[in-house]
Amino acid sequence: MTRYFPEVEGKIPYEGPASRSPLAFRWYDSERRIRGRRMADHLRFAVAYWHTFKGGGTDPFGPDSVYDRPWSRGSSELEIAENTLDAAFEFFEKLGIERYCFHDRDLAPEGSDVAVSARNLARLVRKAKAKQQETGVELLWGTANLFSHPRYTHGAATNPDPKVFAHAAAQVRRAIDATVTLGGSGYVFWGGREGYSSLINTDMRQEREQLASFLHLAVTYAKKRRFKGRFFLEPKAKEPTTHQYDFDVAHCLNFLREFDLLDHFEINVEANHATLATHSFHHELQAAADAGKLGSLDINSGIEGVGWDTDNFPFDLRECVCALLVVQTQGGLSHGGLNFDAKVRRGSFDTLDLFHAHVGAMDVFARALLIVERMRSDRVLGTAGKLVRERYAGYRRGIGKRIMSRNVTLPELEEYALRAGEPDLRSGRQELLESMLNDYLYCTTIE
Ligand code: XUL
Ligand code: CO
Repeated sequence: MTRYFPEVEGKIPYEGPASRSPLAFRWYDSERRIRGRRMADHLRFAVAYWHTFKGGGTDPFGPDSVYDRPWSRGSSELEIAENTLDAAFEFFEKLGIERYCFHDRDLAPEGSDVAVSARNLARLVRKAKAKQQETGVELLWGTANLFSHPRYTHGAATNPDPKVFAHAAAQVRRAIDATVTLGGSGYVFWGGREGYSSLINTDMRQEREQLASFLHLAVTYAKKRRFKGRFFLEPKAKEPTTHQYDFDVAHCLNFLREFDLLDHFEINVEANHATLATHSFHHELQAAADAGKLGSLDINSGIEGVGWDTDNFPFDLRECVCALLVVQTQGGLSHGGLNFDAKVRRGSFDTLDLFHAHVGAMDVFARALLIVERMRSDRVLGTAGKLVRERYAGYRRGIGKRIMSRNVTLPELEEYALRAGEPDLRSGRQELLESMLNDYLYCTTIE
């Protein structure tokens, strides 16, 4: 089992909050039961294949890889792909993580034509299936990379050239096949270059309709393949295009509704993409959950004010608590999970850094889960909390109830306002609630 990560001897153990070992979990205890479910089943963590095994620490000023990964050496692209898969499963087992996510081109190289590409993918999928059976690791979701190849420069489904559309369709077909074969519980569409660089040369209305046709074709094909999972649409406001059509959760919901796709999709909300849309992660998650469409999460973190996707690992306890507050209040994630769409920094080039990043980030989410569960049982915060429920209590009786059931007219409300007189102003108690949240983060004993 030790080939690529000799610095980690066996599986990372759970040692509890007092541990000072850098290669042990303090909070993530996969088997711990919380309301009858394993902690691992609440969190459903997944490793992002692209960042963790394919990332090179590159940036626009340093396009050459600075990571010298032993699995990236080999005599052919296919041999490298097979080595990478071996490294990935060694990593999953040592980390004790139960799921992963990939793009087709992360797993297998692009071939000289569509048929060779499909054969390459099928070969790696066979190997991945054997590895999954051997280790019990599962596929959370699959997707297709419709943005790296030069043919996708002007978009994939939204490209002005239908030949490009056809190439993208071929890729999605095979990526859905791969996801079905590997038992993935989700399939993600992130609109890589589906957007515009300038409206001067773009027919936005045409492009959005093309995108809708593309998604309908995928839904039809997945039904035929008896895909039992869920389709997730992943919003992103900008980058690489100036304006991405899947701008934020509200845009995505409107798009799905407009083109009659809403029944077939849920949303995959990414933290750093929320930042790019100038929303908080909390806002985007709540917007999806309120529509009954929160399917999965890409957990990472951005740097406020920077303006592009930095995909840092998440380490901020408050952010994690707010995120899980939404997830746990909606009853968890049935088909989605928490995918680490995050990369170690350019300067963190040791393979050991991959462990530190995942261990630390799994721990902060595990700790957040325990805090959220405590807040839920104390009924203090969020929409299920006492203070929030009391704020809206007026809508559960009398005139408020009639407003909510639309069983009232404007003249009746005018008459009511006249009779009731000026309403009493009531404090929203925001500062009190902020402090209560801090108590849970820093003072309440969570073990
Ligand atoms: C890019 C991004 C993607 C998707 C999958 O910003 O988030 O990696 O998650 O295509
Ligand atoms: Co993502």
